Amino acid sequence: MSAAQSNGVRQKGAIEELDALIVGAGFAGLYQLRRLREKGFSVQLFEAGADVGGVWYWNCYPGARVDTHVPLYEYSSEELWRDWNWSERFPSWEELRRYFHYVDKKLDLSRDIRFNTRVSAATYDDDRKQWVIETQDGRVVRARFFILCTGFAAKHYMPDIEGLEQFAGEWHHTGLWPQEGVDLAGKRVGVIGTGASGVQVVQEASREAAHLTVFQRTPVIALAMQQRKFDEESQRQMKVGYPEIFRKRRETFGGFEFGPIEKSALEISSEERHAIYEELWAKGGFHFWFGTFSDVLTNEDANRTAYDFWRDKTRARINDPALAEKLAPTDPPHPFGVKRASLEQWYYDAFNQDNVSLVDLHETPIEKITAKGVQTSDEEHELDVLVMATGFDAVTGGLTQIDIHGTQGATLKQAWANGARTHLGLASTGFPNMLFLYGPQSPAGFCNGPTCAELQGDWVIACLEYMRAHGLTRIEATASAEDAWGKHVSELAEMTLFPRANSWYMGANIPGKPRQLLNYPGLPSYLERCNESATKAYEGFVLN
Ligand code: N01
Repeated sequence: MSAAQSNGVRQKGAIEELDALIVGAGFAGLYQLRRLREKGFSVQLFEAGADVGGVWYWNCYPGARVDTHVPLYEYSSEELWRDWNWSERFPSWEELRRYFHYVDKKLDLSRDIRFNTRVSAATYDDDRKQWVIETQDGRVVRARFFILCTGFAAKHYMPDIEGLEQFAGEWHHTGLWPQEGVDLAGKRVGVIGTGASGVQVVQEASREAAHLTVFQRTPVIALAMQQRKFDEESQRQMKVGYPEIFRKRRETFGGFEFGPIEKSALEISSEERHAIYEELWAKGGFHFWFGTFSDVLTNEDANRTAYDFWRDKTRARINDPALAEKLAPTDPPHPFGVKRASLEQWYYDAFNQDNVSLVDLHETPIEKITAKGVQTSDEEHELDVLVMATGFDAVTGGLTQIDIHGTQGATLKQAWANGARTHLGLASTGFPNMLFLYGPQSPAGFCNGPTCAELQGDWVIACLEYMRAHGLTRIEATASAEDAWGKHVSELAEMTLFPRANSWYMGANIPGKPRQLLNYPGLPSYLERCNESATKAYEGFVLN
């Protein structure tokens, strides 16, 4: 593309033509929009929601807040953090939305975003080396590059439970929560699911509902959040350290400013180990997960020491021993930390309240939903509001729900029917000029979102600039690179305990979804491989 061509939106007939069409106005999409615009590409962003924020637009259920501490969960550019102050260490969805509005205004992003515009289909036109992209409301655009920033949680998961349509009360999935909110005060509330969303909604509902019934299948291993309030002065002092924190986040496993302790949990005395676990616990957040001994996520015996510490801490807060056994069992339901850790503040304490009860679905499974509530094998639980905190068809679902037709006859959904196949977690054979951020086989769910949005994002921008500078108009991952990448990710998975749980990390939360580790474990080695490909003229891709 020439400089003249790449400056501004072009019209050809009635169809708009762009250098790049971005899907999704979360961290990754907004970063792409900003940077590509700065580089002189003609670019637009389509967003299904009515506002910026990505997951923070859709997941506005009571108690939703980020579980990554300030300042990691924001853009690293000083222009954006200098005048922005957070009020809490783990901000709420409301504050995150205010942050997104701040960024939007500061960078004037919305002028190139079409809201309420869901991309429904895309077909590659190999003659013109363009994607023809269609939206649900009938728009069509052509774009050289199709950049999918749909995040890991764009497709919510509703289990197939009989009778939901008969329920006379209100029901909502946490990932599609009504923007106007739902009043839980004085109501009989049921929550199905005890992942991160379930934990957060349970905490809030326990304080408002007349009665709260929590339907638990697998007990969550929730860690202490250690929330704190900030004032302007504490934020001012913290900002002195921001540049160093943002530098470090590119160097650690999960894109945080800390990594694991480089020793085994088993090489020290139990007293020393306990003291270290106490320290990590007091720091709160993900320190007990990603800042722990280096073998906790790879060695079963080391892992068990972490589980036992967590179990004892947790049980000490639950008054009824039978309930304590259900919420924090003597033996782990799966290794610690191989399902994504959740953070809690008063989740376990809530179960000591008279208005909160737990239903163990292993003992009494759900049979159906009735007009009055949830019928388990022993009882009909009457409810006014039912919350489905049942998670997402994570990582791949947001991509495969778009009807994407590449060059080999198959849709993306068909091409990935036996498991996602990618090179560097960024592109897939048969789908030229389509790049996805936070996608399968990239660090995605293991990595702090904004870290990944910037680092993967920079790779994509550099690649498009390289192509423009060399007069290239088509990039496609090779099948052999894709095979090698899939093998590499599988080998890494086998070195960890992640395959040992039925988690969304493994695609195992969705019936029939192929089992594979969907996230690349280890940001630094991932970046090394991406950079290696770039420095070798994009090895693993064919460019022409
Ligand atoms: O979803 P999940 P989530 N009958 O898949 C249960 C991020 N997030 O929305 O474990 C009964 O973790 C299921 O049970 P089981 C974060 O990355 C972040 O909570 O499969 N129960 C599980 O308990 C997180 O990991 C924040 O046995 C059923 C629950 O539903 C990711 O989003 C906040 C069921 C689903 O848990 C997803 O979290 C929220 C059935 N048929 C989310 N089917 C932050 O704080 C499923 N379940 C930033």
